[in-house]
Order: sequence, then C-alpha cells, then structure tokens
Amino acid sequence: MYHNIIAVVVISFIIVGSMWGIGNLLNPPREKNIQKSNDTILLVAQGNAFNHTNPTLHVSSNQPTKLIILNKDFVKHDFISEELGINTAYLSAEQDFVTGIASNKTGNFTYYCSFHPEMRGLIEIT
Ligand SMILES: [Cu+2]
Repeated sequence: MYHNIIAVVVISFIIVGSMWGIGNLLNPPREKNIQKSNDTILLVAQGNAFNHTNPTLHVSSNQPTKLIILNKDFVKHDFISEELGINTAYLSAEQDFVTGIASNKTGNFTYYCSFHPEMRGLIEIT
C-alpha cells in the first residue's frame, strides 16, 4: 500500500514534468522570442518633468529605439514629437505607452508635453 502511494506520487511528478516540458517546446516562453535590446528609453513623467530634467534623448539613426512613456503624476501628460511623428495621446495616471523612434534622418528634434510647456526636450539623432 505504502509503495503504491509512493509510486503514484512519482508517476504524477513524471507526468506533470513531461507535460511542462512538452508545453515549453510547443509554446516557448514569450520573452525568448523578443529581441533583447539595449536601446530602450524609459521616460517617466513625474512632477511635470520627464525623468526630472527633460533630458536630451540620444538615438542612432537607422536603428530603432524603443521608447516607453510612463505617467506617474495624477494629471494627464502626453509625449509629442511632431517632426518624428510621435504622439502618445493623453496618458492618465499610471498609464504607460510603448512607442519607438526610428529615423534615417539625423539632427535635433523637439519633444514636449502639450499640457505643460516646461516639459520639453530634445531628441538628438546621430
Ligand atoms: Cu505634461
């Protein structure tokens, strides 16, 4: 009897383990499919500034850069660069938006929040 219980437990582990393995083979964890990139910029809108200082964003031309805008304020913000065709629309508190900068142009381009004129900086594409 006791041996039967052990056998059932062991067999259960083997079945669950193999199902997990087969599941991973058929449907690999999603992060493995995503190209890891060092070129991600996170901009947090907080205290009516992007990352405290509205920093200049340095981006390489002909290389897509992921851009995440996160609103940590209670008021709405947006992120706009007309020249680069980026507009997140209004982000409410705790809302984020993932977009990107991809340009074959070089130069300095303005970004800003349409609600707060002081939230303004440069995207430098080299
Ligand atoms: Cu704003």
